[in-house]
Amino acid sequence: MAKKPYHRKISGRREQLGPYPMEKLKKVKQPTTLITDDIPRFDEREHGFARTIRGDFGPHLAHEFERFITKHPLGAALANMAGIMVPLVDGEVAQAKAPLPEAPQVLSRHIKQLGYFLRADIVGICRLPQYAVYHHDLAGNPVELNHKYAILIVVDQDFDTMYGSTGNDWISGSQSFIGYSTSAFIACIMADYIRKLGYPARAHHVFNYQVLVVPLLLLAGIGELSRLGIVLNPFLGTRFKAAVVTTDLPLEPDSPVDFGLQEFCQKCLTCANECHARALPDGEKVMLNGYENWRFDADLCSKYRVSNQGGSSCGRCIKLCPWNRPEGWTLDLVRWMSKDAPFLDGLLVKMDNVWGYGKQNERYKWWLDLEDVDGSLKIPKKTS
Ligand code: B12
Ligand code: SF4
Ligand code: SF4
Repeated sequence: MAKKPYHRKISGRREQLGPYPMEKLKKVKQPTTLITDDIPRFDEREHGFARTIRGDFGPHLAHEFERFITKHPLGAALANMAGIMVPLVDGEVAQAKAPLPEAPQVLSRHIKQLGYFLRADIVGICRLPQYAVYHHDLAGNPVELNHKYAILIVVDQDFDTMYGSTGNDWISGSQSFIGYSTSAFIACIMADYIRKLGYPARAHHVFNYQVLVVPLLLLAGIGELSRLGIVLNPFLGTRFKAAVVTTDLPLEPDSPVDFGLQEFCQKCLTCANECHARALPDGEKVMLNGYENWRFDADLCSKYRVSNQGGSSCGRCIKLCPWNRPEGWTLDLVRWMSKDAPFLDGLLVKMDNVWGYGKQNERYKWWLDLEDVDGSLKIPKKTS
């Protein structure tokens, strides 16, 4: 059986706040990904989903998008809940400021503990750079957001479920949306609480973003940028979604981390080899838009996820990654080798195939394969 995460200890003196010992990671001044001062702000209407809805990939894919989120009943129910939380992202700020401790590190600790109380898996804090703020939102409104800090709320998509899945079957959309809805719930409560303390705060979650989440995860020390172009955490892999609270509450930011991922991803090509859409690069990092990145093909990924006929979405790259492992000795070994014996990274990837966590384990499959076809639920045809 998969092991559960580290237990939290009940000692006020303990450094570790959440289920994972994030405090033990090596902190660095700059992220392990090169970031210049010259990053243009992005228009939310130009990302892969927005372009699919607009019809840039043709009418068939625009139509497929209409049922993409709701074609499995559990995904639909989870997305419904995220939708209900859209009006809760912002609100009135209390007129008087609460008598708070002055030290930003005390407030940061308090906010993180609040996040863990609300069931976050990891909470991190960074300053909010303007390049991470969209310049227009999906509706075409210009975005102005000058909050000083961003609080990152990370929620696991669940290892056991991933273990029972192929990564692109009928639970895939629900795996995304358990992360989206739960992190949205935590972010909305946290933002409301901060406003009640007398400071502005806004939640950003799946159906209502003003920010790009990936650079914030990187700056807040949640993980390093991976070959996928998204952030990988050494305890969760890339198997998570994150919501954000931006605020002016005076906080102490976290530092970026370094656990050797850049070298590891350079040697490991598992995700690139296993992506059915061939969307992931197998080459070197390049500089683009002012930062270094393995450039993946967002159009191919968007098209595949939206139109996948054998499942409700896709997260196969997350599932197959050697960092998507249960807590225990295999993951300890991945972490140790990446940090202390990087020359063995290639061997580790080969061993990982032998351990077989990347394969589907049917014993862990608990969900029903169902597809909404024209308003009624049917058992979908098996595809390979
Ligand atoms: C639209 C979208 C997609 C679309 C299209 C992406 C695109 N590039 O157009 C598609 C369908 C491809 C997609 C797929 C997935 N996504 Co997505 N996606 C988003 C979303 C909603 C918007 C991102 C965006 O605007 N991209 C458009 C432009 C900016 O893309 P880009 O120039 O290629 O930049 C990308 C990266 O380079 C990086 N980035 C952007 N600016 C900067 C600046 C710096 C300095 C750095 C270092 C990085 C960085 O972020 C961008 C991510 O798309 C974000 C949520 C959010 N608001 O950030 C989630 C998000 C990025 N997705 C996420 C995830 C997990 C996935 C999937 C794994 C799906 C799944 N099953 O969970 C796959 C992974 C595919 C992959 N290799 O990235 C997570 C990533 C969390 C993490 N671990 O870092 C996010 C943050 C959602 C969330 N709230 O947690 N996604
Ligand atoms: S989500 Fe699926 S299609 Fe997109 S990059 Fe990952 S494996 Fe490829
Ligand atoms: S599968 Fe390998 S290359 Fe891809 S993100 Fe994971 S460690 Fe990096």
